[in-house]
Amino acid sequence: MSQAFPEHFLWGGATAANQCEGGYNEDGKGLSTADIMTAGSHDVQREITKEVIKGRYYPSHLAIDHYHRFEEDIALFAEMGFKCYRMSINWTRIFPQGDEKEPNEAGLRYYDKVFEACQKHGIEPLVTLSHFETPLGLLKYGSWTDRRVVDFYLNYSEVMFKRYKGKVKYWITFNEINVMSTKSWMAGGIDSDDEQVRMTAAYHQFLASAKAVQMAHQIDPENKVGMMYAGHFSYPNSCDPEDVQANDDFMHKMLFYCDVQCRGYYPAYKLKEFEREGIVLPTQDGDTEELVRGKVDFLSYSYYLTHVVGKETDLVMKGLNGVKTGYNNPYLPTTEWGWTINPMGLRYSLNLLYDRYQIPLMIVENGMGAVDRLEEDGTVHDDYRINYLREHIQEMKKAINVDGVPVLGYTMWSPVDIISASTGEMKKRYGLIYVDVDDQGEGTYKRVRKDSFYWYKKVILSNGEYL
Ligand code: BGP
Repeated sequence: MSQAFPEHFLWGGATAANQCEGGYNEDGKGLSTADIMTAGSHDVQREITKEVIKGRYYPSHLAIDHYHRFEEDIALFAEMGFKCYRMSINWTRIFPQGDEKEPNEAGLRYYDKVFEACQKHGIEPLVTLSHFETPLGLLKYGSWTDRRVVDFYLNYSEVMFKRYKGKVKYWITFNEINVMSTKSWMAGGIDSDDEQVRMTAAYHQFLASAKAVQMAHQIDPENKVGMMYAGHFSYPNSCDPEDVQANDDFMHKMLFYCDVQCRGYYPAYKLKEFEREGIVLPTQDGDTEELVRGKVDFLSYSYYLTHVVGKETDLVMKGLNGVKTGYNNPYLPTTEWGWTINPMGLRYSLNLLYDRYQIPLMIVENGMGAVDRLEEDGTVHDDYRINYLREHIQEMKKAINVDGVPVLGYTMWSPVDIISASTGEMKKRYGLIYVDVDDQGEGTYKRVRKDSFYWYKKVILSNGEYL
């Protein structure tokens, strides 16, 4: 039995516009939900500000200046042998307020150049249409609580599918769509814990995704469109049936987002919950058929950690950066931010999702945030990151070769040091490439290849034989 990865396995890495580009207001770009959050810190969640905080460093102002350095960065990705580069188009570069009829040509031209750079290096772009970058201008409608935002999103999607036809054929509609249930501001500019509000917003995102899938197929039959799930997988705190039920309830709170987009309808357990809670979905004629017709072509997800959930754990996902969620897992080490390191959980998650949906899967985020050290001689010895990635790739290999799970590719998080979404730090470094910039945006912005850069290059070159 071959122990290799499939021949055209999409090895690569992932970024998000708001966490790497900077240029938060350049060339006509409007403000997005990611642009008005506070900087956060090691154990302080980024929060929502009601205005842009001038002069105070926070991610979207500076990030790592990918907006001006994307050619250098993509050339470095190519040096590692990338087959695929997952990135997001910042909606507010294309439609600054979100509701314009005509797109911002300067924003289109920027991404023209990004995809030209990818094409030059033979790298397949995988494009997330909305990665926590909802235009602030849509807040006047109530953001995703208002059905008109579905049409604004579809107008944006149509421009993207047509402009980049032939350059991009792998798309993701929303990043971590289930984050609507944990951090609704990031997921869609919803500043409310009210479940009716959140489920209304989620409904409109499901509808928008389903319509975008169909539109993408009509514009280019080559297009493959996926959903993206924040991989919240958890184990029961004990074999006590109450702990097992509590864990099952948590998993269903998250997996229902995949149920709707992979099966094309709301699961019975969710509709029963809505009945009990008095939640009413804003359904209109034809929506049910749209959800069925707009099922996704693949399920992509992020995998970083696993949780433990039990009857006493009110796992409300207060935030993952160092804030413990649920019980500790005494069998697992953690990162400096308290995230469990559980490679075997990756194999478990691949099997769980494939068993449930029977469609191709893709890991589009997997990585380890750590405080890296730039040595005097310009090297960065991140063997902890190599070990983390190696062990996760080994488990992915088992899922493919032992369990028969079809995995399209693996875009690790992140090829280059990038702003942390939850804490806004640069200190929480994920990259295979070090960027000389600190939490205040000070530094030379020089790129430095870490030990993991050279290691991952060998992994890709050997198609996963070398680990
Ligand atoms: C995921 C996001 C990514 C990235 C990642 C790492 O939820 O999709 O954008 O941020 O988390 O988490 P963090 O950046 O908070 O360390």
